[in-house]
Amino acid sequence: MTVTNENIARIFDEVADLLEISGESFFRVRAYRNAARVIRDLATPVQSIARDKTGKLEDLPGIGKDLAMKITEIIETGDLPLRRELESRIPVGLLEVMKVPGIGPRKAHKLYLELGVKDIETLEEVTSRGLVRNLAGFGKKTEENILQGISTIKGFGKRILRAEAEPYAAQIIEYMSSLKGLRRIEIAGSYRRLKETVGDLDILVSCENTAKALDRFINFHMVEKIISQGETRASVMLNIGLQVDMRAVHEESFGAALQYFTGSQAHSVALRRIAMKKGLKLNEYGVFRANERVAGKTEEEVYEALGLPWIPPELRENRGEIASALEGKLPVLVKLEDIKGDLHIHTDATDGRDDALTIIKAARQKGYSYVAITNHSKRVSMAGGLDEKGLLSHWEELEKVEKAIPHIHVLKGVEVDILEDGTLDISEQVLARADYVVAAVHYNTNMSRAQMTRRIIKAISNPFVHALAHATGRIINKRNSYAVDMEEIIAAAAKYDKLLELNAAPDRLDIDDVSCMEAKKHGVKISIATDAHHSGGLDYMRYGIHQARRGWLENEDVINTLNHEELVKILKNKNSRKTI
Ligand code: DGT
Ligand code: CA
Ligand code: CA
Repeated sequence: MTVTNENIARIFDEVADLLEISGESFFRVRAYRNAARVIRDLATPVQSIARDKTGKLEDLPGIGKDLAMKITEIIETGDLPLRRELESRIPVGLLEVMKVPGIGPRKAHKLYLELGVKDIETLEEVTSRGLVRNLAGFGKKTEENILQGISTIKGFGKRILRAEAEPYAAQIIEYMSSLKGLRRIEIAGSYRRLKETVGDLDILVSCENTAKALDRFINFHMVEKIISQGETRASVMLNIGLQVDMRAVHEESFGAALQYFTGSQAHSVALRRIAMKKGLKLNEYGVFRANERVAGKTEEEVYEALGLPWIPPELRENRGEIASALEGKLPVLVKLEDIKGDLHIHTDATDGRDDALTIIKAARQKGYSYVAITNHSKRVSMAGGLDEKGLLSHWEELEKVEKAIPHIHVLKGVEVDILEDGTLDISEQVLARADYVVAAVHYNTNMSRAQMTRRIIKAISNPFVHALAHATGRIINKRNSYAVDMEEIIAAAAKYDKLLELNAAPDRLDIDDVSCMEAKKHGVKISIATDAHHSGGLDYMRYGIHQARRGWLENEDVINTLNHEELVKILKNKNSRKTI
């Protein structure tokens, strides 16, 4: 287990906060705060001091016998019993309350004792009811500040979909690009790693005149508030509640800074360890041997100096990418251009907005050579799901449409509903006549984990099913996953030779990156599909590709990179166990 100095410092800071809220002596609180600061500023990892006995923890300034023991405890267990004990006595929500400007531990303590404030929600409630202004030491001005602070924190706290941030990111880049003397500009952070959600945007610039670049940035028309502004960086809040950080760096450090601020932190920590082993130092300014910069201008040369090929940002999560890079075995990730068709599409035969002709033409426009039309089945009545008879005549209709559009194959499909007991809501006689059956749970999702897992596995084992969609049922920022054991689902998909769908809609991306990796390990193939309900929905494919790349998927892992002939052969094989 790696325990960083920052990890230890944060625990000590939290302990200090909690002690202070609980009214502990000033000296005890200060001891923890000092220790946090000392450890945070230390160049060597405390963990190596403890492990290699290269020095004694107690020799560090401000660290006595008691704190040294606590540090050892954190290094060994990752946590501190004292912190857990404090957390059980004091509402942790008060730590959040202390993020409101002007509320320190003492005020938090008072709000807790006198008004029962235990988190942001209760703080907002008592403040809006006008109770805070009457507390000694608070007043009307504080009340206003608190309300303002709360609304900012709420904006800060939320992660937004990467897809939602995309147009604003593009606007800022375009806006900055017209600046004279601008040499380079790049978005780093989780955005560059193609994460499904971003906490904020991190932008790097290199410009002849740094002050001018930052000045232009803070004047972007969507800036609602300047959070901080310095000589080389600025942070702003956009009026859509998205924070954007800009850092200006020298050209000779741009690659190193891009690497550092792309992260992930875990990836960068692992890189630094490699650098150290080589007698090098890696930081946001470059790779250094003694005091000489040996790399830094480009990311490629930074990785090269460490003996590594350049690693795609979407793999930089410390999930084995560095080992693979060292062995020269980085995956050749799937690309949007490799996709030959979309295997989950709805039309106005159920809850889609476009008719089959329109959306299939749109798919053809994208250059696809096949689509599967997968409308809902009868149980999903709110979407106008089709019964057996309805499906058969719908498929007849699709055959006509297929003939009307050249150069595209139309698979007659269905998104069949998985009933509570794991059986399907369409008879096997009819399913047997489909080209493509994707099964999904829609109702009664409030089951135990074991029940839901059994339900889904039963459906996966059905010989008429090709693929499982909505494996977890999540909608990002709106609806949690069902309680379901993904490991077992993936193992079952491997056992029964079924596909798992990666839903490309940016608020679903279900299955996620980690499950994609897991599926790949088990040899389970993935269908990246948009679940489009109108022609525009076909454009979601690229978000599915993002997630697939984060999940290490290569062409051979993705079923819809196959051409039509190969695909149909595999789908038929999958149904070879059928008896009808
Ligand atoms: P986000 O914004 O929550 O979606 O995630 P990130 O990864 O964009 O994180 P953010 O914005 O806090 O920081 C951007 C990058 O800067 C992060 O991926 C790695 C780097 N970074 C930030 N803080 C630290 C740190 O304390 N140590 C190291 N090694 N890197 C850091
Ligand atoms: Ca970020
Ligand atoms: Ca940031």
